[in-house]
Amino acid sequence: MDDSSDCASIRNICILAHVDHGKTTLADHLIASCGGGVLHPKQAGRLRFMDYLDEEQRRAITMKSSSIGLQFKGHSINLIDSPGHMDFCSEVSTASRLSDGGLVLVDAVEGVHIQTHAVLRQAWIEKLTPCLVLNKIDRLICELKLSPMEAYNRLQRIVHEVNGIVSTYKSQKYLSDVDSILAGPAGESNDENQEFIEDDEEVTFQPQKGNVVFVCALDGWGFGICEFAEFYASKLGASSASLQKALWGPRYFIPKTKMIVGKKGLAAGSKARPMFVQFVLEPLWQVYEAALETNGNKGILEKLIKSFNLSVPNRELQNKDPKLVLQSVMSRWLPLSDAILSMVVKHMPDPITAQSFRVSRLLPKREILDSAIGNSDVIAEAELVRKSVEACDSRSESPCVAFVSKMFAVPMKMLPQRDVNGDLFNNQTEEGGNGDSDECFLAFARVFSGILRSGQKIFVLSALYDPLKTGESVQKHIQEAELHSLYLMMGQGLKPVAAATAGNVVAIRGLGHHILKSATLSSTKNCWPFSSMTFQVSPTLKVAIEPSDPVDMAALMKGLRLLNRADPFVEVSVSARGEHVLAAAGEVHLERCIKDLKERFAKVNLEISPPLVSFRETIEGDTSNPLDKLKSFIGSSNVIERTTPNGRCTVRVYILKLPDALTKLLDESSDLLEDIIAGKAIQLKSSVGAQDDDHPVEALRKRIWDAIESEVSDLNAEKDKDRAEKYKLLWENLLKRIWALGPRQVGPNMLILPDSSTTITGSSVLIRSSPYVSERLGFTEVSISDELASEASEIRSLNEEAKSLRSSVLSGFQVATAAGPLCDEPMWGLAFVVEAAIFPFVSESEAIHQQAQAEQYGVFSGQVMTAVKEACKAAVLQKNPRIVEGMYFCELNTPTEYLGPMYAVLARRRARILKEEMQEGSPLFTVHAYVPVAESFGFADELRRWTSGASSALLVLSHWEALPEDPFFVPKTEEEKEEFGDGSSVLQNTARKLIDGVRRRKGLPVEEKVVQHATKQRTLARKV
Ligand SMILES: Nc1nc2c(ncn2[C@@H]2O[C@H](COP(=O)(O)OP(=O)(O)OP(=O)(O)O)[C@@H](O)[C@H]2O)c(=O)[nH]1
Ligand SMILES: [Mg+2]
Repeated sequence: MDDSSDCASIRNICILAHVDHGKTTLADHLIASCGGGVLHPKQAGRLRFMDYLDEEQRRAITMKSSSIGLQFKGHSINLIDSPGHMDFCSEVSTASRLSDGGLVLVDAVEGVHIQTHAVLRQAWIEKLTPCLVLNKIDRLICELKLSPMEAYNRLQRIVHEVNGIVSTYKSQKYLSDVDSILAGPAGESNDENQEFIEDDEEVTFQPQKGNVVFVCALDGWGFGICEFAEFYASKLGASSASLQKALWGPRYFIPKTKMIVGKKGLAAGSKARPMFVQFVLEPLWQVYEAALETNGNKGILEKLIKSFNLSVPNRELQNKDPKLVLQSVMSRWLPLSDAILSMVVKHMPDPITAQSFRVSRLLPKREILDSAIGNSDVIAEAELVRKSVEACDSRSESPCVAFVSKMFAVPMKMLPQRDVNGDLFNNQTEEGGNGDSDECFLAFARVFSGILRSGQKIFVLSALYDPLKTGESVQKHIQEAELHSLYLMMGQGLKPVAAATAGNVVAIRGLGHHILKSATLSSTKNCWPFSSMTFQVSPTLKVAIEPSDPVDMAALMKGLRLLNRADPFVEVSVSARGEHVLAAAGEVHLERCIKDLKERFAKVNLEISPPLVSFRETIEGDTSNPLDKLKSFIGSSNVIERTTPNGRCTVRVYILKLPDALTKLLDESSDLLEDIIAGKAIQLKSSVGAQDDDHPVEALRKRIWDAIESEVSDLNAEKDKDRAEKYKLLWENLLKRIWALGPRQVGPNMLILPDSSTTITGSSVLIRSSPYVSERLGFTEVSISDELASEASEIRSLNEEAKSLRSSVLSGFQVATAAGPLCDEPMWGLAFVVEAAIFPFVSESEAIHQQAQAEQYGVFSGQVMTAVKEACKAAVLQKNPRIVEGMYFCELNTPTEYLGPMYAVLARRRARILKEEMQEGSPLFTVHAYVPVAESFGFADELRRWTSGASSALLVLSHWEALPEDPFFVPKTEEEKEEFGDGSSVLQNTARKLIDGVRRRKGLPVEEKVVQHATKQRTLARKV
C-alpha cells in the first residue's frame, strides 16, 4: 500500500461484461504491463492470470471476482475482474460494491447481450462511473472481413445501443431486464447509413469525450480517439482538441482546404469518408492486411515502426507466424494498458470524489423517528460517521468504517507464511472454524473511512443493526472481532500489510466466525450498516443432498456450513421433510458448489437428487372475456360449502382468479408489502429506479389499480362498456375487503372478507374481521372499532366466540394457499371470499357436551381451521385447476448452419420462441425463447453437444406461467372421443406428468396404472 497516503492517486475499478467478451484477457495485459512483474508479457492473454481456480481454467470461464493491485504513472489502481456468466452474477454485485468505476466491455462482433444489460444496470445501481471498451476489433477485420466503413457503422451502432440502455435507467422508464430486451434493442434500425450524432452532454459514452476505447485484448492493443488526435495534430495542422471532436461522428476532412466539415459541407456526390474511418480505421486495416496476407506489403510495417520509433526486437519481426509479428508491432504501437489505464485515470473518480456521490447509495440518509429523539448523541455520531465516509477521510483519528462484500475461502497452505515484518505467522492456531484448518476464510473488503490496522478490534454490524435500539434483539446484529491480518490481493497471491487507509480494497483474515456473507465493519457502535447489495437473480435451482454413507452426515453438515460461508450466493436450508437443500443460481454454479463440497469442504461422497423444481397451483383463468368470470363469480354455482364435524360452523368459499398483471405485481412487491403489512414506517429507500418511492404505498395502490384496469382495457369498448364498469365496481368493492395475503402473509393470493350485505340465516353469526390489508394499503379507512352493538347476552357471547375464531380462518387460508390440492405446491393468483358462520348451541345440553365433542373432533378452533382449508382447496379443484410453472427467458446464439439442431433441442424442451434474428454482418443467429424451468436441466449441455459447441445459451428466470392443459383431461364430447378414444389409452398430458412427478417426490399418493398395456405383456410372455 505504497501510495495509499495519497488518496487522489487511487482508482478502484472493475471489469464488467457479458460472458466471453474478453474481461480476463484484458486483465492479463494490464497485469503484464503494470502488475509489478507477476505476469510475463509473453503470457498475457493466454494465461488468464485471474482465473486461478482449476475449474475456471478447465471451463475457460471466470467464476468469482478477484482483485489485483496495479501501478500506473504514479497511480495505484485496484482492478477487480468479474465473471460474465449469469450463474455468477452475484459476484458482479460484490465487485461493483467495492469499485468506483466500471470498465464495460462489449464484443464488437457479438454486440450488446443480455448480461451487458445486467452489468450496466448493476453499475447504475451502485453509482459507478462507467467507461466503454469495445473489444475484439480484430474480429471485424479478420473474421467478418468488414470494410473500415462497415466496421465504423457497426461500432457506432453498439455505442448508440449502450447509450440507449443507460439513458433508460436515467429516465427511470426502465422496468426489468427482460422486458427491455423483449422490446428489442434500443435504437434498432435497418438503415445502414443512419448517423447517430451523439454530442449531447447527456449521452454517457462518447468516443470524442474519451470514455470509449477500441481494443483487441487478444493481441494486446487498443486506442482512444485522443491517441490519434495527438498524432494527427501536427500532420493536419489542427489542434488536437479540435481533432478529438472531429474524429468521431459525421465529420469529414477536405484535403484541399484543410477544413473539417459536417455532412452538409460535402460537395454533392463526394466520396469522402468520416474522419474516424479515414484516419483511424483505414490505417489499422492496412497494417492488418500487410501483416496477415501472404502477399501483403511488408513495407507498411517497417514504415510504421520507423515513423513511430517503435523498438521491436528483430527476433520477433522474423517470426514465421505472421500473427505474432502483428502482435508485437501492434502492442508496441498502441499499447493496450496505456489506452485503458489512461482512460481510467482521467475519467474515473478517485475514492474521495466517488464516495461523495456514492454515499447516498451506500449509506442512505435514515429517517429518524420521533421516538429516537432522546438518543441525540448517537444520532450525532452516526451522522459524523456518515460525513467521514462521504469525505473518504483517511486520517487516523476519524472513525474506521469498512464494508465486506463477500467471504471467500483460500486453502491454508496458500496463505503467506510471514507477516509484514517478516516474522513467521502462527497459522495453525486460531480460526478456520471448528478445527477444520484446511480452509481459511478471508473477507473481501473496502475501507471507506479511517485506517484499518491488523490486530485492531472492530465492531461487525449486520444489515439489520440499528444503533438507536438497545437490548437483546439488537445485540445479535453486532459483534466485536479482532482483525488477524490484512492482505493486499494480487490475484491468487496475498501480500501482508500492516494497515489499509480509506479508499483501499483489502482482504481481511480473522472474521471467519463473525460474518456469513457480507457486513459493515466500524470502530464505533454508533454507525448505520451499509445498504444491502442487490442481486439480479435469486438462487432457484434446488437439489437435495445426502452423504452416500449415512455415517458422513456430520461431515456433510460441516461442509454445507463452510460452503454457505464461502459462496456469496448459495443458499443452504433444511426442507420440511428434513432434507438438506442447496439452492444455486444455475447449473454451472451448482456443479461448482458440489465439486467444492466434495473436494474441499465436506470431503465425502454425496448423493445429489434431481433438481427440485417448484410449481404453483391456480385455476383456469382464461375465458377470453374476464367479464364472464365475473358472472360466474357471483353465481351460486361457484360456492363450496364445508361444515365442521360438530356442525356448529359452516364455511362457504367463493373463488376468483386475480388478473395476471395483479398476481405478478403482488409477487414482485413482496418486500414492500411485507413492510406495509408489518406496519413499519416506510423508509425513504434509495432503491432501484423508482422515484415514486417517496410515496411507496400510494404508488403501489396505483399500480394495483392499473393492473386491474389493464385486464378490461382492451375489451371492445362500446359493446362491453357497461360490463367493464361493473367489473371495475366489483374490484373496487373487493379491494376494500382484503383481510390478508397468503401464503406466509405476503403471497399473491387474497383472503377477502364477506360482503357486508351478506345475509345470514337464523341466529348464526359470521366470523368477520377488519379488512387489515386494505386498510394498510389505504383502500379503505381504518375502522375505529369493530365492536358490535351489544345485544342479547347469548348473541354477544356468540360474537365473542366468532372473534376468537378469526385466527382459525386466517390460518386455514394460509395453510391452504401454502399447499394446493394438486401437488402441495403454493397457490398462485387466487382470491377467496370466505364466509364462515357459527351457530349457537341448539340446546343447553349441547353446550355441556362440548367438552366431550372436543375429545372426539379436536378443539373447535382447529375444526374451523380445517374446514376453511378444505373448502379453499375444494374450491380450487372444482374450478378447473391448472399447474403453473416457472419460465426462463433464454437467449441463444447460433451459427446459421446449426439452426436445425438448435431448434430440435428447443422443441424437445417445450420452448416457446419469441424472436429470431440474424445478427447483421455476422454469421450468428440470435434467438429469444421461453424455456420452462422444469425442462431446463442439462439444456446448455445438450445444446452444446448437438451443435458441436457452436451455440451458446443464457437463461434468466422470467415469470410464472400457467399450463393451459387440464391435468385431469378425459375425453368427453364425441369429437374428443373420436380423437383420443375412450380415455383408457390417452397418454398423460404434460401437466399431469409434472404433477405426478412432484407428488411422487413428496411421497403423496399417485393414481397410477401399474399395468399399462396388458396385452403387450402377454405377447412378451409368450415369446419367452
Ligand atoms: N479474436 C479475439 N478474441 C479475443 C479477444 N479478447 C478475448 N478473446 C477471446 O475470447 C475468449 C474469452 O476470453 P475471456 O477473457 O476468458 O473472457 P471473459 O470475459 O473473461 O469471460 P468470463 O470471465 O467467463 O465471463 C477467449 O478465447 C479469448 O482468447 C480479442 O480481442 N480478439
Ligand atoms: Mg473472465
